[in-house]
Amino acid sequence: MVDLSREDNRGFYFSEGRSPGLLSWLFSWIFSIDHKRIAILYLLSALTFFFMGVTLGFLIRLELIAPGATIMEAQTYNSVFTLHGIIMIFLFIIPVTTGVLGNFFLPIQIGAKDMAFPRLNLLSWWFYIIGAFLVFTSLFTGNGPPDTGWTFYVPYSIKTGTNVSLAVFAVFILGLSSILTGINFVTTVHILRAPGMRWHKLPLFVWSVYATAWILVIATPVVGMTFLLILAERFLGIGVFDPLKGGDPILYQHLFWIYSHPAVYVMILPGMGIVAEIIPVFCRRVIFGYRAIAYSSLAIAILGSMVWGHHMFVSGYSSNAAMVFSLLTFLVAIPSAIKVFNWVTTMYKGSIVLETPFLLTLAFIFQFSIGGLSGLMLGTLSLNVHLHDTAFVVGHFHYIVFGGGGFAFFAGLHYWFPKMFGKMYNKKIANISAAFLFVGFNTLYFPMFILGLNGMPRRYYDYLPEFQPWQMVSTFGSWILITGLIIMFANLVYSLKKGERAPENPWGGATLEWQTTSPPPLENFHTPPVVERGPYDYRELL
Ligand code: HEM
Ligand SMILES: [Cu+2]
Repeated sequence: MVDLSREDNRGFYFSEGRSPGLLSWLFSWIFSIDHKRIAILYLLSALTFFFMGVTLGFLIRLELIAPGATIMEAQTYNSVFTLHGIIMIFLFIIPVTTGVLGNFFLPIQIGAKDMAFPRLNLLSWWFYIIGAFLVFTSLFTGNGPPDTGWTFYVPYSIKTGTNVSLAVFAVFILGLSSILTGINFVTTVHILRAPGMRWHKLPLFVWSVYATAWILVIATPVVGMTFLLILAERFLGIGVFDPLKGGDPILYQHLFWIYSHPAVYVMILPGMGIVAEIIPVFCRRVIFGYRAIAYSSLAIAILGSMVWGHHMFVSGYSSNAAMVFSLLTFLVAIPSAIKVFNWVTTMYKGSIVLETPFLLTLAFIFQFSIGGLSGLMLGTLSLNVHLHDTAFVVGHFHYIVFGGGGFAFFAGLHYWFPKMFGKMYNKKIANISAAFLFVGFNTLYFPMFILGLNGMPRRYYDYLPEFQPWQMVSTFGSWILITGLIIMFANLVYSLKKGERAPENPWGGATLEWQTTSPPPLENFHTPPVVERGPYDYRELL
């Protein structure tokens, strides 16, 4: 049973006193419709997949340490980077932030007892797990793991004998999970806000998850249909994409990127919301430009859905179309820059407290800015012809999705960890791990910009000797980064058991989650909150 006493709610994780038996304890988790428990399920599963993906990334980097074959054959390499991409994109970065931090904190931040559709929420997690299970099944069945890259480009994906059908079906199921999650978040924000929680009092994390949820609802069905068409093509031989049958491979690219570019914002927008929570708290200042940040999330979601064509500049469509897509791509930089400027302005003259969440936020801003600026380079038509499908692109998207989305998630995890688990981690070790992550990340990925500018193609197993120095630096960086990851998660796991008891409001935050126990009780609040202050109004707290 959940302990509702004000002081302590550790019974949220392990029922104390009685021992209900392992099986019923397990069932009380995997069939729970409490949004906080579902968030913890997402956390466990997404981190498991993340570490699998990291292992594959480590292997790719090891292979690329020197030209020629080093640790695997070319065909294995193709499957390894395909799987790395599928896992990192569909099983980790897309679901992780909304699934874990969105699920846990969005209802609490708006003063709700749960999500609008708690059972649908559980179903989303189950679809996610079934999809993941099918991804892994595709490795060991059929003619071996898919080797198409995570984009499943035709015509290769309809011709290759590897197990593409199952993998594509798996991602289809993962898409269902995304759609249900999106519907749930949108509805929750609309109908479950506490009395007094007007739209302009919503914490910025809620705004960003709200914008993300719309993308999930609107864009995911497109990729779902596209993957069904691939299956139809593979099993029934109809000619939607196959040029031999009158189909059009370029059509596939349009359909794929109409989803997958907006999906990039699913990976980064919630992260932007997290840092907008962290910065005011650790600078002790009201966030600068609240409305500009809130509306820029919506602007990014809308504009970001219109730029898919920048993945196809060299596919041979008309140069007028290319110019429009290039222009729109530049326009996305405006709301993104609005956010960055407002974050930095909030820091200006703030009384900055250098805790781990804030350090990771600084790393986020630095890396996201490099990712964004390199994105503008890629959006420039003339440069794109040179940089397309080179290591530069790999550098760019890792800076955005990992250096941005991933680091923001780590920042959010450290920010909200005391609230989620009622435990404090060792701050010193957490800072050390943040330093390793920052140095490792930049050593790993910055060389990819240089390699790409010099002509190193992406997804290649072998390369000319002239590329080796930077490839070695990059591989060395991956070791530093992975060391940082191990230290970071070891610290968090250790503190689950041995950490000090966390206070209700360790950082002095003003949003609603800091006004309840750590971890919060069933239905989140002992007395239903009525909102009178803004989310960054510290007047009474300081
Ligand atoms: C320790 C962490 C990581 C390492 C060492 C790593 C390394 C690599 C390398 C070397 C490549 C292949 C580049 C190429 O030849 O084209 C790659 C591809 C890729 N990575 Fe990572 N990566 C890591 C983390 C991540 C994360 C966190 C994400 C997403 C959130 C991600 C997403 C991708 C994607 C989508 C691809 C493209 C795969 C493809 O071309 O099909 N990676 N990564
Ligand atoms: Cu894009």
